[in-house]
Amino acid sequence: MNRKVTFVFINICVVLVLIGLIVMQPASAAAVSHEGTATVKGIDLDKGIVKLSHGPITSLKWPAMTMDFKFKDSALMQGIMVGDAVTFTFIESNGDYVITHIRPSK
Ligand SMILES: [Cu+2]
Repeated sequence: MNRKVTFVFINICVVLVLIGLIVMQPASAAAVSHEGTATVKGIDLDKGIVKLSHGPITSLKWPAMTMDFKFKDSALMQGIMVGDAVTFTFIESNGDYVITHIRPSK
């Protein structure tokens, strides 16, 4: 490679690394997950939203409340029905609260 080609190549590499860092930032910020217990108040499989009446979430200093959570894969909600008592785990992702695990409480 001549010098000019090498220079351009290195610049492209630097730009790709910078883009990679920017893209990865939300993922690392969202890595903290929170756990709670709740009663299922509603499930919207089409919109990917579940309404939970949850107990206090100590890791976020949240009091008990009823609110919507998102889920990305409707397979998560298999076997979960309105009225169920559940234990669930969620992350904060771009201002949304997204469920990562949910299962009926024993
Ligand atoms: Cu809440």
